[in-house]
Amino acid sequence: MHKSKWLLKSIGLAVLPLAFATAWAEDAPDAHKDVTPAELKYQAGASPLAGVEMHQDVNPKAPSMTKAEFDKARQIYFERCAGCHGVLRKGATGKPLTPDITLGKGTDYLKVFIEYGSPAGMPNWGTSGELTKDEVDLMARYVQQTPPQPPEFGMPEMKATWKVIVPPEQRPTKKMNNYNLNNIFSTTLRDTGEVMLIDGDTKKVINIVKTGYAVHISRTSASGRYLYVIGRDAKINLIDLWMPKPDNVAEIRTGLEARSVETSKYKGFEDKYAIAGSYWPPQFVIMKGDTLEPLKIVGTRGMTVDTQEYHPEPRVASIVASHFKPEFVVNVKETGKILMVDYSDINALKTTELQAARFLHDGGWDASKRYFMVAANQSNKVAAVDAKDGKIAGIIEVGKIPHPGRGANFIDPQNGPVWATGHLGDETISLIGTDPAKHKANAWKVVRTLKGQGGGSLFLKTHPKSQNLWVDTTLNPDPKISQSIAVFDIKNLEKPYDVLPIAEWANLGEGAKRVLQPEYNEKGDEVWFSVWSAKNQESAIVVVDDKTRKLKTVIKDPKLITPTGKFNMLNTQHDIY
Ligand code: DHE
Repeated sequence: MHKSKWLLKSIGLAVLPLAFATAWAEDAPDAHKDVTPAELKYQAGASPLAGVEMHQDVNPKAPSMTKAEFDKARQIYFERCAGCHGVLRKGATGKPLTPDITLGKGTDYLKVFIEYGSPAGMPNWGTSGELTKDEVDLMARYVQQTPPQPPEFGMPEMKATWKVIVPPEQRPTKKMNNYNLNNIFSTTLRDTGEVMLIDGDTKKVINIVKTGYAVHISRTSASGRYLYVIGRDAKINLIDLWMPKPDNVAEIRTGLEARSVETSKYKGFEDKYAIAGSYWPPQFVIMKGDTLEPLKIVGTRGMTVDTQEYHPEPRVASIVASHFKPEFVVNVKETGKILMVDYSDINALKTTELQAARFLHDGGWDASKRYFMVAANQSNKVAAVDAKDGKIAGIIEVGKIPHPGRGANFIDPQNGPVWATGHLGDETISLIGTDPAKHKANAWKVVRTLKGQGGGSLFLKTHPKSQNLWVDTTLNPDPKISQSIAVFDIKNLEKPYDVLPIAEWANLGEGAKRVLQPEYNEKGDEVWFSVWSAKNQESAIVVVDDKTRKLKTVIKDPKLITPTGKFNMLNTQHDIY
């Protein structure tokens, strides 16, 4: 008899609920991989796929479900579970939940697991009150059904959503406003699906532009004229910064769920192409840079780097444009492959496939912009890609769940040029040597480990003109830590860090007031921090003087709702961080 069924019979359901959860956690292939509360908070966002109609496949072995029950459970799954367990329930941060596993467990066992959670990180959806008893029962039956597959999204679907609002020939031929474009900050208003364009010189709002759902990142074109914004629903907005009031000139949806957008930066190809990667379907698309006309779609389904098994949904994570060649560096999360996509001839696309490590996520260039440093987060590794020679320069073991954003480049007084990442899973900051020419012995090694305030770090930042390294701890469970920032002195890394009470400086009322994503202004003498509260609470942006580390100003506005990422046009255009 299966271990779990035996347990159920012998001790009875209500006696030791945690024992069942633990039993399953131990049965699972990667049983000892604990998920931190910070990571759970990070992954558990709602997926736009919750609203997408999907086919219900009837498996006679699974408990029966009406169409209405199935649809309700599917919606709950995509709102709460898919971030960790994957669209097709193949598992990622969470365990796989495919019928070959779940049918063997049975409804009663699964109900306990969902009700009480597990020590390995599964939340206690029932006892926390997030799901009712009926919903727990519904979900226990749902995860035994054949996972429904969301629809594909190819050229006809993309073309149907593509709109050129102002055609290129009707756009300005020169800049028609007096804004200092280099110092505009495109600020994500996460929960309103908008970006707020803030004038970094005057701190005044230029425009609020409607974008996709739970908008994620903004990227500047090579010339600095265009801004590309992508929402979690894979909607891309193209904003022309030359207009009297910068606004949308084109939009498209490139899939059903996405996170990354980038634009061609190599000499001769400036502003020519845009590229977006999607989570669903697993693919990327190359578009015309000034209209977003979709030109070429490439699927990313395939084999994983290590065990070389087929993965049906390898999501596209970060994408960057090479400065050395007409290439995009496309990071495929679940397969762990880095695709160097040569866009010099779209009709004869050449791709070099590099083997990195699974769960590629975010990253940035080193100071020379030759090496792209990308976190393979669940693998606790950073891969260094040599964009000049088209190969992996090194794969470096770092702390637990690296999360650099774009990372931070500076000179370590003892070890030479380094690129740094913080971690979601521990308090360390890993400094990796990035100069194989002059500091060969240090290259692609962790040359120093700093200790920060705690785990739950998402972003860290410095600037070539600064001596400060700013490290956030946004998802740390202790509000004192999540609401403040640590700042290290780059010239003296042994010196203890200072803690600045950023949220306190914002002087807001009730709210989570999580502090995140340091971002420099054009001159590199101010650092901006988001103070992120819920949609119905006040948030703010706090601007700190980089030299004195003192509060400079607080930006507040009733429309500044859930600010998260902020992207300075110049620094994003030239990859300065
Ligand atoms: Fe992000 C970058 C994916 C949750 C704020 N985020 C990225 C990138 C990826 C990604 C792949 C790199 C894009 C690139 O460079 O091309 N993020 C994901 C997720 O899958 C995840 C874990 C869960 C989800 O449901 O989306 C997730 N991200 C978050 C948040 O909860 C954050 C903190 C708040 C928010 O706005 O939703 C968040 N992610 C950001 C920001 C960046 C980012 C601000 C860009 C940082 C930069 O400086 O470039």
